[in-house]
Amino acid sequence: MKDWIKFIHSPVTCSRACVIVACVSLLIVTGCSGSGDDDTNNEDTTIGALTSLGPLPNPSLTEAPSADDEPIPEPGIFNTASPLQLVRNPGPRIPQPIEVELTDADFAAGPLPAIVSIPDDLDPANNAAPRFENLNDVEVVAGELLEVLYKPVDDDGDLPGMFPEELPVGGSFDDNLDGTKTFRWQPLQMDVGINEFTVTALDFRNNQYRTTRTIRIKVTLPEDPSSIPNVAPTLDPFVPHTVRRNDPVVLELKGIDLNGTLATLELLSDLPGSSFVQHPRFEEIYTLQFTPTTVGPLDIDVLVRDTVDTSLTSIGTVTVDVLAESDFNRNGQRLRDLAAARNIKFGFAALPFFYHRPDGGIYAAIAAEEFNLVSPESSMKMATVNPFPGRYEFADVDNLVAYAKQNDIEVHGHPIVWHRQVPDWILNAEPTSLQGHMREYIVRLMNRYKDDVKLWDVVNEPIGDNGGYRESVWYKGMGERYLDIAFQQAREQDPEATLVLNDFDIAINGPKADTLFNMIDSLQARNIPLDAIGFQLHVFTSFDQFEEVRSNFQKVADRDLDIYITELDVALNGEDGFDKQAQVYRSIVEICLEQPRCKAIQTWGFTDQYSFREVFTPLFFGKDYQPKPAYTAIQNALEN
Ligand code: 9MR
Repeated sequence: MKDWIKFIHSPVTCSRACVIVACVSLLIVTGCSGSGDDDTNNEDTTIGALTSLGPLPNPSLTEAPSADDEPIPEPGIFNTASPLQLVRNPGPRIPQPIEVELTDADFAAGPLPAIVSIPDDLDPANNAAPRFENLNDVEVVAGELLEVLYKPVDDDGDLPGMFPEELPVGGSFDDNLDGTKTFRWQPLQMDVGINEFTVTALDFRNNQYRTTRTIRIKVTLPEDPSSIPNVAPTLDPFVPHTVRRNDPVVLELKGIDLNGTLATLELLSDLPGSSFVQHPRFEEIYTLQFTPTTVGPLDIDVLVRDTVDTSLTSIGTVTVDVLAESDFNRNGQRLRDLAAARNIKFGFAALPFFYHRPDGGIYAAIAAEEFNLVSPESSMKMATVNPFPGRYEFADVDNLVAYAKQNDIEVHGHPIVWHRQVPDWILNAEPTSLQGHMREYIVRLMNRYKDDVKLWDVVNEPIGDNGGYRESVWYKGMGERYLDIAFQQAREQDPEATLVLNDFDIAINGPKADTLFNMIDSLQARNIPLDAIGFQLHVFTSFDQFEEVRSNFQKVADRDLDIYITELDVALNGEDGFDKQAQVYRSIVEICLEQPRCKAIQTWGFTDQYSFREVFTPLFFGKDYQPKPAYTAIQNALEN
């Protein structure tokens, strides 16, 4: 049998007659030539589930994972989540990414133009843009104090507001209480070169009408570098954490010396049974390990010492709040059990390296109790897994899979093909090679986890923000057929796996949902294997389009596909509180339960301590790992 007529798994069964008819129509378009051994770049455009994609590029475009990539055991001393045998990536083998630094030529090119953002509903003829008066690039010698006055003006006579983007370390942006602000900064050795500082002015009447200016600051070394003042190093700020009594705690602490030298750290507080050592692999990091046995807030003082002038020191304090084991008891039944009784899964997205976080013990314990499905929040993104051609970093996913197995949690692979977190080598690849790279990556990733991952977000976010195909690197390389190829390759790789297309803003009506249904229809008409749609649902407490969610779920069900709520979180809007948040969670859980094709609900994290929308406290456990009203609301919804 020729390659092109090989039957591969498809959700639609097809008789032999149908294979022949399909081939006849393929013949008309392509001569039904399919893929020969030399057809490694797969220029075929007609792909349906009736033909195999053919062999992968031969020789392969990049090296497959090899023994050199295999993670190696990590000593348990770094582990906060017991019992878990950790691995880490072998290293250092990976070339460091080359940082593109600004050069003198960039500085000489002159000031950057202002960027004016005009909201859609604003008529610039009636409202002038705010702007900055007398703002220029500046030069300063390291060790000297730089002062730049920011005076935003508006020709309408209003007084604009303003805010800076990231301040350089040691810099300040001080309010002069007369409508102006002064940027003050004493650059030191670390800052020599071209630096940028950005401030945005806001229109008084419409704060979405903005003007952003970036100035460049050229910092040079003085003739006598020893004239630069040596400042005391400080402790890198440490976010407070809640931990559980008797869990191992590992804190990684670091000093920052603006003069660019290494700082040494000494533990001042008395912590019985603790160890405080320089990290064996990263000399700037000190590792403090201890197991708290008493309850209450614990302030740990650390002395940071300059290595050039050892009399220069500062003291930094890190705080952990130790709660008793019983403080984490929760009423009612666990979500995974309640969900199982309703024949669905309840899952979450796991933070990368959660087992190395100070609160990894309680994080891992709660996650194991509450969830039976997990996605890696970021560890499986291509830029992480395959950062350079032929190099693979699997350790964090391996650890997550081991943890999941130990706790009877299913793993949801996320994502395989996405437009973000794509490594630079792919972004810079020849467009004609992208198909081969994508196929190789799908096969290698799915193959590694073939025994443990049976649910995959094969393509993530293929729909553009205003509908239509998103112009991702993959789309630019292959056009619309990248979806066909990705799903088909995934099916060939694991005929038993559930293949998901995952996206946001598709549960509500609009151009994205319209595109989704056209996309599904077109994929299905061509027998492209697709099993489920993933609805992300990163919403706000103001969300009320529940009927649209219901009806869009039904439209997916009508197309014989399963539904996964993949990335649920509910950010607080304005004055809304946790009760409003609870109602939104509850309504969404109820919609899933009403819909027989809805197979799982996954929240994007579970504690506000770790959320990509942290400022909006969108999850259902607080930073202190205490359940919020949304937790009880989810329990109630699952129970009733
Ligand atoms: O939550 C993730 C965040 O921590 C990462 O920085 C970001 C980029 O990798 O991805 C976030 O997760 C995204 C998910 O993978 C796909 N849907 C949107 C999520 C939020 O941006």
